[in-house]
Amino acid sequence: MVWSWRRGRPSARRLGVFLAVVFLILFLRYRLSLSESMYPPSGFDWSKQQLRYPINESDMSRPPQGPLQNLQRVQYRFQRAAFVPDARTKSRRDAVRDAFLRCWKSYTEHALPHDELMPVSLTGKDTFGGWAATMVDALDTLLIMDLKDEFRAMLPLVGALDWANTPLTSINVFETTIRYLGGMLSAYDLSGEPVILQKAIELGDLLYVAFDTPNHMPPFWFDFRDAKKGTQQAGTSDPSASPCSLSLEFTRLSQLTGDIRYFDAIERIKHFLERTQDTTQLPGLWPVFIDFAREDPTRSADFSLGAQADSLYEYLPKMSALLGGRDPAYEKMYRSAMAAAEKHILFRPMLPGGDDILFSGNARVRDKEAADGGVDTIPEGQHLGCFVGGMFGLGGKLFGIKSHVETAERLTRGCMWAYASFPTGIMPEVFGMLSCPSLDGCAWDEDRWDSEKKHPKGFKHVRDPRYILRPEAIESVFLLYRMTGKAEYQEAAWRMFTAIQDATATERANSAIMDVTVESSNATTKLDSMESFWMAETLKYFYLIFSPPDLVSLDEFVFNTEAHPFRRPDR
Ligand code: DMJ
Repeated sequence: MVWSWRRGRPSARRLGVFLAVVFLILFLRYRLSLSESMYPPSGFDWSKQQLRYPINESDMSRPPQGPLQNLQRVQYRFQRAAFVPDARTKSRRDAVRDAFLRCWKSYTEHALPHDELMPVSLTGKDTFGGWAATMVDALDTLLIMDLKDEFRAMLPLVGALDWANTPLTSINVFETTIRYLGGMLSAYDLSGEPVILQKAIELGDLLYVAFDTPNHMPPFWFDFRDAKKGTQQAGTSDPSASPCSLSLEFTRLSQLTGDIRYFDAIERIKHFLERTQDTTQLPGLWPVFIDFAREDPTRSADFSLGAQADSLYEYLPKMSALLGGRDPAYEKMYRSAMAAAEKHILFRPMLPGGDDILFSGNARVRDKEAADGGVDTIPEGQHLGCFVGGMFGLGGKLFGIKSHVETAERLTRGCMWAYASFPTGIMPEVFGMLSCPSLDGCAWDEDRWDSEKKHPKGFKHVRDPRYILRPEAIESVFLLYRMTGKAEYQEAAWRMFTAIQDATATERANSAIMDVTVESSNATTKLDSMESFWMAETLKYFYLIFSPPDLVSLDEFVFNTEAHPFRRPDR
């Protein structure tokens, strides 16, 4: 009889699994040590830093173990044909890849090792510590676009990164985490290149020291001198997204290294969120700015899912995905946050055609005792707020909430509509709208619209008319395409891509523009700025929407807020 592995005796099988795991760990350690001997470590080893407020290992939380819990399928069950894109879809994908390559070439020729390319003057500038932010942020895009040679050419530069070498005296904890750490963890997940993990660990050790404050809440700025002296404090009015969306990156780092310190650090922030969610002026939501030093979110009356607060909410369903549903706290927080958001933050614009679309606005608590409830919804949209559609979609899919997927579609169509409303085909950074009293809609009232201002019907103002190459609209369009399989999202993506190319392309790259409300794409003024998220996020989502749906499947990966896919636990 042929002895089969599957039919082997349980004890032999267990021994086999044990040996395979031991072998894998030894092999990974060996590869990591090889890489350490090839590439020098950073000039300062933060893992050796004496902490002022150390935590005993026995008091630390570990990532939850055990069987995966019941999260539902995220991606639509695509027909076979979708996996073999037709000529038109392929040519669209090639056009996106060409746009990426053009920018990549200019960045590597004119700006590397600086953080960003200035796309008009063709020089480099440092905005995030001078560790080649655009390069690190785009490593996984290179892999996804199958640009293997370009990716391999970057490995020595990744190996030479020295986190101790920066002209800055302090760095932004949030941006450093989502762009650099997130970028490297994802590139490691996709490539298995040990040098990338080595550098991610060095950076993770630096960022871990940010939590060395009296209450273990990190400050907004990581000041090197304060950190070394042990005098850091959490902020008294910091953007809520900053400490509250480090969780995916720190969790993934713990999962990849087995070092529980990183997870423990963000688990403390989760406990803060759980403890305070119903204590704020708008229970269910946390204000945009929070006193983290006193752990007091009750003082501010301003709420939003947009700028400064965004990824706090985005990471609730995403953490559930990354933990394989093994921590129910994230789903619980997501459900009550979204219930409050549906009531107070989302709004439906008043439009002549009565389009069934939604936007994410802001809310201000005026007077809780007032007869009308005392909460004002402020119908102001932001490009940054366009991620909300994708978030409702992901939560709706993972947790089986059908109405959230419907809301996700209405929100995403809102951003698509706003793109199409302006002559350049692009949505502005911040704009005000005329809104309906409820999400069910209302009749158009011409008298409420100020025709003098010459804004498209439905708009009240365009407070910030820039487009700075942001990703949030295409992010939701891509996610909804993968969740529903509807071709209309690919069509909208193509219109958005061509509009962005027409209005932002410079001779050698792409640039942020001053005003999307000008009469045509040719009339736009370039701002000589190309943030790293253009190649890390915007172009990646455009590429993926025209790619076969198994390329970075949403059932295998979860994206961090900078569009870096992290591998989800596998059954
Ligand atoms: C990115 O750095 C991230 O998506 C962040 O969460 C929000 N802002 C930018 C892109 O607009």
